[in-house]
This record gives sequence, structure tokens and C-alpha cells, in this order.
Amino acid sequence: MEKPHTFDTYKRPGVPNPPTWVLVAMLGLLGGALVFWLYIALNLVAPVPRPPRRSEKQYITILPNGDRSSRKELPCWIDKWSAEKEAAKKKAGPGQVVVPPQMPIEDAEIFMSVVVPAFNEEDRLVGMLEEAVEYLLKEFGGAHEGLQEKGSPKKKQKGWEIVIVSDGSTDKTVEKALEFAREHQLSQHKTPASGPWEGGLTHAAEHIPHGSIRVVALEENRGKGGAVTHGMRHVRGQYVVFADADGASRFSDLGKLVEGCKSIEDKEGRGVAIGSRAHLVGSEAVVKRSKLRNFLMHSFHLLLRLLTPPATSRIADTQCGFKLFSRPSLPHIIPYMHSEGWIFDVEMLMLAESADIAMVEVAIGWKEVVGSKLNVVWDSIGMAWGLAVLRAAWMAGVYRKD
Ligand SMILES: Nc1nc2c(ncn2[C@@H]2O[C@H](COP(=O)(O)OP(=O)(O)OP(=O)(O)O)[C@@H](O)[C@H]2O)c(=O)[nH]1
Ligand SMILES: [Mg+2]
Repeated sequence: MEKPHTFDTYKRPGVPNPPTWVLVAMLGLLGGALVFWLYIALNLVAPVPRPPRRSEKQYITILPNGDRSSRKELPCWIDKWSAEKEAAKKKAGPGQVVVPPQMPIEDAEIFMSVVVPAFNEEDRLVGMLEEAVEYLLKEFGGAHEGLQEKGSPKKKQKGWEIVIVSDGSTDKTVEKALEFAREHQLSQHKTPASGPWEGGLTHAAEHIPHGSIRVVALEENRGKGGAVTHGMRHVRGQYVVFADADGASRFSDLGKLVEGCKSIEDKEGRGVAIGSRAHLVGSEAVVKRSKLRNFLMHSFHLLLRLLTPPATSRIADTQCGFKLFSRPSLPHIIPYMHSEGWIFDVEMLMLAESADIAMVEVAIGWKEVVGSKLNVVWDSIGMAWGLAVLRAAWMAGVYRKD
């Protein structure tokens, strides 16, 4: 009988498995290479702000006779502070820690500085300025009043300035701002321009002191973050608030921000008060926005919660363009800013948190103002990307507080 056909079996020449340690080493190497390239990529994509140009460290104002001034040098606390810090580091020697780690900055000259970032705002700026000036005059008196009464140690809450930072505007923003200053200095305005809120100065006789409105023009557009940060390098106030040029925030709520900030300041006087529209969610102003915009807003909040450290992630409205900083907080935040675009608010808050500066959210009045230049879809994608890069850059040590 024929044998059933069977296959011959033979042993393959064995390929020996590599020892486990080789596998682990190879995986480690691959991981290392990946981290290295990610780090390089992060260095390439993380924004580095350009240094200010010569003309950007100067301002224009209106002289007492109504003429436009020549360019004047802006005061700059940050230059002096950086020089002092460098000197302290040199004195301490390499590798030694400078004590205190943050040098204090030069004293304030006035009580309130208002920084207004303005990109092509010829239509919206004047209404906002009307409301701001009316409140500032009423609350903080003449712009040129000092903080200190002669011979008295007690500080007054007096004196103010508005620093308008035109962000490479190609329209008549600068001219409009100067025209506003000229008309109000000379009390020539018959009919105050009305802003979104109460409508501006009601007393035609009231006029602002010369030089209280300073206009700085960036040579090229940087983005809101770049414009705000630039303005804040040149402020003289005990408190510094930034406010959008569209006047969407009720300016008179500045008083609430000051009170809120004072209530949380530490013994060095550091504190941040964040204007908030969180109480308006569900109200007409927010509901009226498009579904897409509200959806993107909620997605952004979720991302914020996931990507930011605890105190920042607890802030319900990080994006409101009305935030107040006490002067001693500035050297912990402004020198370390990188974000040029819309995500800069979050960087400011993260920096405040990393320096253990207390933050408080204060409900403010807010109105939707037509003419927003925010592109809902593209700017939301940009913000999500910016936030991810920002967080990664701080975690990986690409950004450092040296
Ligand atoms: N769009 C834009 N605004 C800038 C820029 N630089 C400064 N800004 C100012 O940033 C502020 C906010 O701009 P808005 O267009 O009102 O945007 P927003 O307030 O964030 O968005 P809305 O809630 O739609 O009003 C205004 O004072 C702008 O003039 C820039 O490069 N682009
Ligand atoms: Mg706005």
C-alpha cells in the first residue's frame, strides 16, 4: 500500500531573538530622537517677540497750544530694571542666585495707566476714549496730579494717562486719537462722540490736561498681545489696565477692578484683577452670537482646562479685554511675554500664577460692538495652536524665566 503523502518537516535555521536589553536600548534611542526633534521643532515654532524699534519707544502727544508734539522718548521701566538685574547677576557671580529673584521696578508717578491696543480702529476708538476720559477725570482727577501730597507720606489715588498703541494701523487711527486729544484739551468739542455705553463727556467745559493721551505707533502689525505688552513696558501708573479700543467693556467698572485687586494683593502689593463676562453666559448678548462662535468658545474653555495650570484653568473668562495689574506684578509678567496674538491673556495669567500672584475675577458690563476683526474660525484654530505651543514651550524649558 502506498504511503500517504506527507510533507517533510525540517527545522529552519533559527534567527536568534535579540536580548531584551537591546530592544529596550533601541526603544530608548528612538524615544530620545523623537524628544530631541520635538524640542527642535518647538524651538522653531514658539514665537519670539521682535525687539522694539527706535520709533516705537517714542510717543506723540498734543502740546498745550494744540499742536502735535515732536516724537518724545517714552519712559521705560523695563530697560532700567533689566540693566539693574544684569548688574545684580554679575555681582552675584556665575551660578549664584540673585536675591531678591525679581528686582522691584521704579516707583509709579501716577495712579492709573490705561493701555489701549488699536489696530485700524478709526471708527471705534473715539467712542471708547470719551467714556474712558470721563471716568478717569471723575475718579482720578487731573491727569498731571501726582501720587504724593507734598510733605505727606500718604498716597493719593490721583493722576492718569492713556497709552494708545496703534498696532501698525493703516487707517487714520493715530490721527483720530490725536484729534480727540486736541479737541478735548482745548474744550472745543461741541458734541461728544458717543461710545457703546453712557455716551461720553456730558460737560462740554470739562477738558483734559495736555499730554495725558500718548500715542505710540508700532511700525508693523504685531497682534493684540504684542501691542498690549509693548504698551505695558512704558507705563507710569500704580495700576495698569488694558482695555479694547471698541469700548465693549463698561469702562466705569474699572473701579470694581481696582477694589478687587486691592482685596487680594500680597504684602509686596502684587495682584491681578480680571474683568469677566462669565456671568453673561446665557444672557442675550452671548446667546445672540452665532452657534458656531459659542461652540468654539466652549471648546476653547475645555482646552484651557486641560492645558493650563490650576489657578489659570479656574478662570472662567480668560479672554476679556479688560484686565488690571498692580505695578509690583509687572516685572513678574511683562519681561517674559512671548505671545503676539490672541492667546497672550493666558500667558499673562500663567506667568502670574507661576510667580504666586493672586488673581481675582470681577464681573463687568460688556456689550457686543460691531466691527470686530476677529475671524471666528481661523482665530480659534490659531488660539488652540498657540495655547498648545505656549504650554509645551514653558514645560520643555524653551521659555524660561532667567
Ligand atoms: N483684530 C486685531 N485686533 C488687534 C490687533 N492688534 C490690536 N488689536 C486690538 O485688540 C482689541 C480687540 O479686538 P476686537 O476686534 O474687538 O476683538 P475681540 O474684542 O477680541 O472680539 P469681539 O469679542 O468680537 O469684540 C481691539 O482694541 C483691537 O484694535 C490685531 O492685530 N488684530
Ligand atoms: Mg471687541
